[in-house]
Amino acid sequence: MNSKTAISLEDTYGAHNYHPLPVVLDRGQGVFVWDLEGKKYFDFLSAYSAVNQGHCHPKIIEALKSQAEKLTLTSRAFYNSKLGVFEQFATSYFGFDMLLPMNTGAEAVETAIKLCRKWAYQVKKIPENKAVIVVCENNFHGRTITIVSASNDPDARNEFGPFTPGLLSIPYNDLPALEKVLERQGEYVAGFLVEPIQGEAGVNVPDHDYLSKAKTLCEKHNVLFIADEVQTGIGRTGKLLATCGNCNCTDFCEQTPEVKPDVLILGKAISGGVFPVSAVLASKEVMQCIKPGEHGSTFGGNPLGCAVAQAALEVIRDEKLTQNARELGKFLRTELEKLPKNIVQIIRGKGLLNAIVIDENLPFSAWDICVHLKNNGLLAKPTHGNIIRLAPPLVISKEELENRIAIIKHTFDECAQKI
Ligand code: IF1
Repeated sequence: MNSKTAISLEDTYGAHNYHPLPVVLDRGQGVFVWDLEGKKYFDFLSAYSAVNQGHCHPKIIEALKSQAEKLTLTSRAFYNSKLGVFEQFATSYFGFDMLLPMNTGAEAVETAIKLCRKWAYQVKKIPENKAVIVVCENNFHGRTITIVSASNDPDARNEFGPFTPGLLSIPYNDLPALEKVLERQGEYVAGFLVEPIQGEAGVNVPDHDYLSKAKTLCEKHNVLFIADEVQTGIGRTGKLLATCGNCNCTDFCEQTPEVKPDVLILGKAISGGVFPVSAVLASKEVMQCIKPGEHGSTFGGNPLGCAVAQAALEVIRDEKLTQNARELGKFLRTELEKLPKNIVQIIRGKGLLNAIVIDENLPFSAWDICVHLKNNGLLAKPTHGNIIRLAPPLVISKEELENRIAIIKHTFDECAQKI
């Protein structure tokens, strides 16, 4: 099998719902991946922040193997010996009372929306079917019908209607907009669903006090603050959680005031990209609004996923990956600032979730630069035409990062010569 054959098989037999970079990955270890021809690349996407612990981390793979040989799936019709242990571990790790396990990020977002609506009717006493959930423009929360109902991205939404009602969109990083909607119709608002940093929107970092002030507004109007940390969570932004409030994270949380969400949504790196695991965490008061039979999933809470996720979270803690992301993130941004100014408009990000915004009026696109980077042995993916996201696995060392920065600089210099 060679790359050409693999690509043509996907082209012929697979739905065309993606436009991948033309590289076929066959193997991965830590920060590296190899294509079918044996060429080695440095992964600067980390499966959209799912492999924060690096590819095929030995401790996570060991947990996967040993649990796979013992018990994989029971359904929730029965108890299993791993779920409770994992729930106790993860609630203490993140500082919440209770956890609801699911599989994908989108499922966890759906779960949070359902939980929030239940809470709205049972606790806040919003009249039946009147609950509103406030979301932010340019959000990305997943691909289900309800979630795309909350999106304003034409590609995500068009021709997928009719949409789910009860979602109201306001501009991101706009406290007056949030205040206005809460003042006007706060009695009907059940929750405010927000990404601490908007990933898909191009690593859009809000003002340093946006989240804490939004939380205060939510408290004033008895509205649940729901943080979608599917992408920003688990060390990625240099904190265990980008909202990092009372999360038992021993790291010093600089600048940004701590915010403790009422509902926390996690996915991706909670399992180190080894197995689909996602989770919703909340207080007892909120979580107990859902009762037996009202929500669930065949695979959610399976012992294999629980064993993998527990190992993945232990790796983050034991290898101090949060701290590494914070320190190397600062270094990376300082170095990226030195890229040619006639190509790069803005560098932004936090920890190891970063983006380079490319001038849109160049003879080449962010896609072309990414193909060039790929040829030079570094994998990154463009978003929104002119943004390149840079998010290496958090296990990256300073030396490896320095080497990769050299590749990035070299590639950009080559591109600059074409202008
Ligand atoms: C794809 C983006 C990243 C997410 C947040 C929920 C989900 C995601 C904040 C849903 C998923 C993905 C999915 C992936 C591309 C990727 C992405 F570009 F679309 F925005 F990471 F930046 N909340 N993000 O970012 O999680 O159901 O996929 O497990 O191919 O669609 P999921």
